[in-house]
Amino acid sequence: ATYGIKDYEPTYESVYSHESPDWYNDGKYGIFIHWGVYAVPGWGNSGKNEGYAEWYWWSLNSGPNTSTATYEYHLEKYGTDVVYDDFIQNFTASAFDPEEWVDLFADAGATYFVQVSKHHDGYAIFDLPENVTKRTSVAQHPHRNLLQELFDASDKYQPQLHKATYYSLPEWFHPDYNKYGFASWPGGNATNPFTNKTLPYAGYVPVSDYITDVIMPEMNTLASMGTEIMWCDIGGPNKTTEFASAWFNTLAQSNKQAVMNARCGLPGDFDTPEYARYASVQPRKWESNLGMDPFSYGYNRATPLASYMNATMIVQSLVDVVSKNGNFLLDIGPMANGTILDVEKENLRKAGTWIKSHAEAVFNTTYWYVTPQEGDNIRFTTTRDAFYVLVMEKPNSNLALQSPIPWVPGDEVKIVGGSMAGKVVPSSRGENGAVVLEVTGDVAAADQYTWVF
Ligand code: FUL
Repeated sequence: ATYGIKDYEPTYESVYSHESPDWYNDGKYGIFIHWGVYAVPGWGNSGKNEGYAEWYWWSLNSGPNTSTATYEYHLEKYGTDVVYDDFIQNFTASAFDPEEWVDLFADAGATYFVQVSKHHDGYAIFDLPENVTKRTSVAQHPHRNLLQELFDASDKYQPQLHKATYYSLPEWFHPDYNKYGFASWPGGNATNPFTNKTLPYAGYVPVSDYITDVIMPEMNTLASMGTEIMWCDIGGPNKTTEFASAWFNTLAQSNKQAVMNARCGLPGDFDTPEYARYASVQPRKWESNLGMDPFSYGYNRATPLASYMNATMIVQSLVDVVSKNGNFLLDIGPMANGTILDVEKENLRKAGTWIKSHAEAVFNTTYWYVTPQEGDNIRFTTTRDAFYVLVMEKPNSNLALQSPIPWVPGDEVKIVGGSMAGKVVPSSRGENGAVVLEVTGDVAAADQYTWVF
């Protein structure tokens, strides 16, 4: 028996009975990291199709049929003899400083991070048994267990900073995947798109069944490393009830509650809109994920630095999502040597300063049951002790709140965070029953990005 409330069993009913735990509901803000071999070319056709730089290999190989920009780019920059797996030797991680990374996540105010452990290119950044695959950062260049290094560095922030992994169930070109005939993810052999020749798949170890012999041991390894979110991708053919139940039980042994997204081939605990947000309060837990790069999760050298998300966008996205029962998973794309772009670091830290000084209105809150009637710039959150009004535009005059909010005469309204934190703002019942907050000029000057009462 394990510590948990129950032992999960490998059945749909048992796994489906799981719900997202409090730490995840309350944690609100995570950092997503797409870092793998795709960071070596680090290129996507920014702003148009093929924007996702982590899809480089796929875009490259679609070239002969659809004349992709990636195909043309590769031809011009590398020629016809350089193939994707040649990039593995340039995935150096030479400047990778896991301590600096986790310090950044903590400074950003995040409560969890989700590191891509294996993307669709099949290159895993953690150690795996040799009968599973040698397509890893341990067996191949740079011969390091990068995920373990990052997890180890995060220990100093335990238990506040939860550690988690993204994992792509399928691989585009794993030779033993395509036999499932999964229509939306057909698989196939790696080929050189310029010569059409079949290529070796670096580190490939033949297995008799991809699900049993690859997905299962890989997922079990991630569970044994203490990963707290099963952030699966693509779903498809699977034995998810087996690895998910085992995962919940494994984590429970160290008093931890794991959470599972909706891309593991089962409904999971939360939905994952991609580069998108819901417009209204959702009863089911969800998590918006997107890159600070406006079109790519992985590092994309084609993206102008000026188009990355700034601190205002980060704070306002977080506020918006949290007010609708969501979490915000914000992605960075480090370079192949492990460097995180300055534009990402600076804006994460600026936003982090705001997030920390307004933490009570964000973390451990719950959404208010109505979507605000006041328009796009007002959001609500609530706790047992307080009700929060978050204003995403400098308030230059009195605020009249028409939505049903829990204010009665005598209730005190104060500024949360910023340079005037704690100052009382006079409030009264105004015309048409609106709750009016008397905002003077100095209140507007008291903060930035979002004003909280
Ligand atoms: C998608 C992937 O195809 C993208 O590359 C990215 O990883 C995103 C979070 O999930 O399904």
